[in-house]
Amino acid sequence: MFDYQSIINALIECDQAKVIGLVKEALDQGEPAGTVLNHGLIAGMDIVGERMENEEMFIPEVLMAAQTMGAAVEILKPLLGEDDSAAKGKVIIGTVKGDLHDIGKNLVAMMLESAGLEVHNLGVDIAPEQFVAEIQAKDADMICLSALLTTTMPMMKQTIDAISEAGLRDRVKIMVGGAPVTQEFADQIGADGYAADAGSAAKMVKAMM
Ligand code: B1M
Repeated sequence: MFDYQSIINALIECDQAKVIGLVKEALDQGEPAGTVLNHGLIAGMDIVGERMENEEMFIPEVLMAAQTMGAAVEILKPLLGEDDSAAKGKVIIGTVKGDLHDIGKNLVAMMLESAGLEVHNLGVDIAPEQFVAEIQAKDADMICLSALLTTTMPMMKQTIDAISEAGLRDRVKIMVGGAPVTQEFADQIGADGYAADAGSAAKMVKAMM
């Protein structure tokens, strides 16, 4: 069993070269990419989050940790979500207005691409009207909304409402996700689906298509 604590420690120290070296070492030892992601990188970011909450780490350090994680995910990318049952369909994904978190959303986008879907990743801080315009422009089958802040969760409802007001609700399926989001919340705001992580998001989108 690989010592995942070493990746966690290096991520907290924002030591990119070390994290990348350790991720490669874990893969060389035969560890699955998904395990390296979950037990190393995501576990490390959870501790970064706790330290941020306790004011032991501050925004610039958290950003450096996020960049370090992004660089390490690039190595795992080709190995994650290898899937032979390609799905078809157009998906638009973005982080809702007011929210700048994108690591988890990008992981979801990556898994959807690996599942064979045409993915349009709009980025972060996406206003409801932008989602509406993109559904029309891309003739999308599905919208994926990500939020990491409790304060931006209501923006998911506002986005769904804007889609309904534009007369597009019957044309697209809507999936929501992100750390504070729950199935209960998804039901309350009238989303069609919720997924807790990138792996289950890809499975759910394929099932809904
Ligand atoms: Co932010 N931040 N942050 N932050 N940040 C959290 C979310 C927080 C929990 C930290 C904490 O206090 N413990 C807290 C939110 C508290 C709350 O709302 N209850 C918080 C806060 C408060 C803030 C600021 C307000 C801080 C401030 O300025 N005072 C500020 C807000 C800025 C804004 O958005 N307007 C802020 C800023 C930032 C940074 C910019 C510094 C940076 C983001 C960099 C970036 O994303 N490029 C950052 C980071 C890195 C975090 C933590 C530490 C890590 C987030 C992350 O990337 N996790 C985070 C604490 C934490 O989550 N442990 C925190 C790893 C990622 C793989 O997981 O994103 O959960 P996650 O994605 C998962 C699932 O959620 C799911 O799949 C992913 C992979 O399996 N998923 C979906 C995500 N989207 C999905 C969509 C789906 C389905 C599944 O379907 C559509």
